[in-house]
Amino acid sequence: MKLFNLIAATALALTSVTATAQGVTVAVQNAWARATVKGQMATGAFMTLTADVGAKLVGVSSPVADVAQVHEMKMENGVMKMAEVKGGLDLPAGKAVELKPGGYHVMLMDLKVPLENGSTVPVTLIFRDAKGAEIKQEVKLPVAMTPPGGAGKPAAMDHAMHSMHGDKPAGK
Ligand SMILES: [Cu+2]
Repeated sequence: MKLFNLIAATALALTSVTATAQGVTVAVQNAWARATVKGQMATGAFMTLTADVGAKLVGVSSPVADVAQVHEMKMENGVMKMAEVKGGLDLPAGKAVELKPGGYHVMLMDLKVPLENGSTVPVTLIFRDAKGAEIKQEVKLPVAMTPPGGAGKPAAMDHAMHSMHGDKPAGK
């Protein structure tokens, strides 16, 4: 039994070394998170992701949010809806994938603290390559009221959309 445990541990260690060696590298650009107002429990984070090899964004987490998900916003029968991207967001090799208001975004929900304009928020992105190896990448997003550079939709519209979230984790 002891020997088995040793073999299992060795196998795990080898797996993680391999994952690092073959790991996907993802460039994160133009990242930012929308500042919140008092009482607001959810907000969006946006960025442009470019993976060097085909990969998926399969998860997100942040110490400031109890729940973090990759979301997609789209029109359905004339109604704007958003939902979690199931199975991960595709990042084709070398192609810039934009997460922006009105499209894909990282949703930070059940915020533990307000996101103050001008501060930064740490977010961990979890990527999986075609072979199934996962890497975690931590980024620090500037918190702002509007996209850096000025383009984008009015904040009020975004807030209205975020208020459509009715989902609450169990036990709350
Ligand atoms: Cu959302």
